[in-house]
Amino acid sequence: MTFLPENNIAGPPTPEAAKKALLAGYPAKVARKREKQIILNRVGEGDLVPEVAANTRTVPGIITQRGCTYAGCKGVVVGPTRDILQIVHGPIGCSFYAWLTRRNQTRVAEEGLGLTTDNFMPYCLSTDMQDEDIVFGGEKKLKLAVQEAFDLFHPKAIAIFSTCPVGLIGDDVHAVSREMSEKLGITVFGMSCEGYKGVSQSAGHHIANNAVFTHVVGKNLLSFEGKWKINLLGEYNIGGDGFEVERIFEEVGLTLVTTFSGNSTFESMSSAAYADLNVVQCHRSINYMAEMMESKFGIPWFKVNFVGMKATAKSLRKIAEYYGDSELTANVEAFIAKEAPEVERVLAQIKPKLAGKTVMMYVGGSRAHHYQELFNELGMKILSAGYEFAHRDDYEGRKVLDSIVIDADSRNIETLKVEPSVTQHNPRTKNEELDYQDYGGMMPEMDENALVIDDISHHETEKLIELFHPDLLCAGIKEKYVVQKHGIPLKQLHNYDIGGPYTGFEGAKNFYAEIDRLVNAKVWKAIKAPWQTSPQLSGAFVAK
Ligand code: CFM
Repeated sequence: MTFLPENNIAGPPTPEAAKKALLAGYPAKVARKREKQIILNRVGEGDLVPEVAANTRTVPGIITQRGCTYAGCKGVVVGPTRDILQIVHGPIGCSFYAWLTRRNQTRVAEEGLGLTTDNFMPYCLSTDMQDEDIVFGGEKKLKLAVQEAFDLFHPKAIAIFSTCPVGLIGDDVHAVSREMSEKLGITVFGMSCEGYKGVSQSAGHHIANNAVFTHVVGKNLLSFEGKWKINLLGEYNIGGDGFEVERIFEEVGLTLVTTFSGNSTFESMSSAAYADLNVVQCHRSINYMAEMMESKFGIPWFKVNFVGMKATAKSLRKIAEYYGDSELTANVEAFIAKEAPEVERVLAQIKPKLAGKTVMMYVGGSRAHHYQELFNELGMKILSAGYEFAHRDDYEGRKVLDSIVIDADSRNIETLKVEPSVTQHNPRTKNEELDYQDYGGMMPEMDENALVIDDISHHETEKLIELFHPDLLCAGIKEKYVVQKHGIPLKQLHNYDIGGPYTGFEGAKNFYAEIDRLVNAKVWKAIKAPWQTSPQLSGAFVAK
């Protein structure tokens, strides 16, 4: 346990010294592994940055912030689709864990638009496996569950998610899916996304991408008319983020075919091939889908970022350039001219209160990068940032893809071989002046010597607080209360606490105000450990 002075009187350590201090508590073998995951950022020529060991197993015993493969598959990628009825094959705890905790929002379409009004997201369906199912097999129970769910809800599609015991006992969710699909005459598909399947939730993203691509995309259940048809990939509508992007798309006249997968439906996703462009918000969770759709349908893709005022404007302009239509360009420019001044006005009020403050961010596989935009706008200094489960390309850029070593864990996750579709492949005319698939990653945009930390441990988080005493930490619920007990505000960048949206122009204003509220609240100075105010308790505290 650390016992902090109010300010770090000695001043913050050098990044080299900080790295040494983070590693000091580990056994030699663990320190050697962590050493490759804690990097001092250096940006060389061609945006070359040092290599980060990423997407590797967490050392057992270390308290990681990662989630499991099932979480990445059900909770992250497929979960936000409102009318694919989702059944978890496993013990009830796995279902409960994934039940509405991520704040991914949806809208129920109005009747009369030809869209479904079904919304199964508030439900929690599980086979509730018991000991005897583990011993004698759970396939029978799963079939009954699918039938029961169908009788109750009459969905157009059902997805089945495997949890750890399913893989261990060998239940064949794919055979059950095929059988029930034939029997019920609807789409039923299973996913072998057992929690242990990969080193983190990242494996689950890939499994979900493969399944949705195979069983949903290309069925073309809806037809889409309209100008500038586009898909938004890797936007999960946490705290209404997707709603804000939808609003902007509508204002500038883009026709959104589907989002993968915030506020989406089975039918909208099935019709994704109608779009002429895929834009990718979260590269980590959905780059597979973008690649596969390009191969099969000829739809180009590029990375965008709708977090941050400048990033939003830049992304909109790039989209307009792609379509090369002066009407769209004029719409985009008019929209920016209409909304940006108000964002600037709010920023000008708040920035003086936050400029120069320090922040650290350890989030998932994309937000630790995206949110740097907003902090840069506020003039805050990012001392350190890292992902929990991203791969080297999210840190160093896609240019390193070919040099990533495929280990046994990544080989465990199938990469689909995708050929151009005989009937649906239609290579779109590209504006060749744009960069496609050029994602440059997080590190080239960070300060020299900033500490980049992959799969941060609980121990390291506490050590960093002791060394740097930052003004703000951004992470998730697992860290939140521990960090706040140190007298440092923590903003959850996964579910946004109770806030959001933080995308687009509306979101930027929300975020500036929220960070001001958190960082400048006086309450943090009032937090004292019990033994600081009651010295008699210190007898029970043994400092190492
Ligand atoms: Fe993509 Fe996400 Fe993220 Fe992610 Fe996630 Fe998330 Fe995240 Mo939590 S899909 S990688 S697996 S942006 S749930 S909406 S916030 S860890 S940084």
